Amino acid sequence: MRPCLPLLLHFLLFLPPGHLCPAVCSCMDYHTIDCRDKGLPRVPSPFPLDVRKLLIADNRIQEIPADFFIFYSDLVYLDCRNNSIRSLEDGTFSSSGKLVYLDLSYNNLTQLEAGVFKSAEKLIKLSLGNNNLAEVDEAAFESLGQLQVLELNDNNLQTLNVAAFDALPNLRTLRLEGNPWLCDCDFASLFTWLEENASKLQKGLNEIQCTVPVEEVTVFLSELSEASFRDCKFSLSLTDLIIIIFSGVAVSIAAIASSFVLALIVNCFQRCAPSKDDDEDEDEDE
Ligand SMILES: *[C@@H]1O[C@H](CO)[C@@H](O)[C@H](O)[C@H]1NC(C)=O
Ligand SMILES: *[C@@H]1O[C@H](CO)[C@@H](O)[C@H](O)[C@H]1NC(C)=O
Ligand SMILES: CC(=O)N[C@H]1CO[C@H](CO)[C@@H](O)[C@@H]1O
Repeated sequence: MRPCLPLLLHFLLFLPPGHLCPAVCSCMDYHTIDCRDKGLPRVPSPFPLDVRKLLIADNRIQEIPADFFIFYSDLVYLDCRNNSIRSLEDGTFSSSGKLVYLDLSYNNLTQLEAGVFKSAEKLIKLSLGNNNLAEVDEAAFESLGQLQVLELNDNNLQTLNVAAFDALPNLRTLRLEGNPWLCDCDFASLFTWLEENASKLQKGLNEIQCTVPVEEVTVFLSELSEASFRDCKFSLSLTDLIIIIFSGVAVSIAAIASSFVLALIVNCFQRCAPSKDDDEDEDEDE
């Protein structure tokens, strides 16, 4: 039995390339694995732990396991395009520090939570086009300081907090077309940002359309101007109104209370603190 151990060790240490290649995939070399269009219902495994480029597009995969990047933390390129991924588990990308390219387009994502890509600090291209995204948290792109290309086209977005782009100082290309944008007052700050950063859009403001709420007409952003949102500066939200009314009431109560106190003090001076005049008056009265 003894001679077996070195042999086993030798076998484990010098695995032939592709030894851990999942049966349905083709492993061109140690670092590139291609499992595209194989009808896979989940991410196949195991892969060689040092896989760099993983192609799992055109399958029926419903999730990226939450611990996926803990095993495959050397991944640089991950193509999950055209699957059935509905959500991204919190912390999935927590050890994805080498990831540069991530394609999640043509999936079924509906929302992006705060910090969902946190730790993917090297990401340069993030494709989220052709999902069902209706909600993107303003901190969704937190820590993506290197990101140059962001695709959010062909989703279900009516609104987006422009603060979400604050985390992206290196952004060069942004795709927002193909969403049912609503050009109400919430849209005003996004519109201003897009006007100033129109060079980041492939076809400028011509490619994005939005619906004017009351009139129910759809227009191209290029047909709008700052003046289109002029009324928004004067319209107040319900919260604003409540704050104003409440502070008005508070001021009145404070005014009434302070005049009451003042009246009491004055009264006190006149009555409680007997002055000589008062005594004299009283004496005279008696
Ligand atoms: C998605 O993948 C399927 C095969 O799984 C393919 O038939 C279809 O054309 C692909 N769709 C897109 C948009 O790439
Ligand atoms: C994913 O979304 C597509 C359309 O966007 C839909 O046809 C399909 O049924 C959805 N699949 C799942 C698994 O939700
Ligand atoms: C990423 C980027 O360059 N954004 C610019 C868009 O326009 C605003 C002005 O509203 C700049 O502050 C941003 O730097």
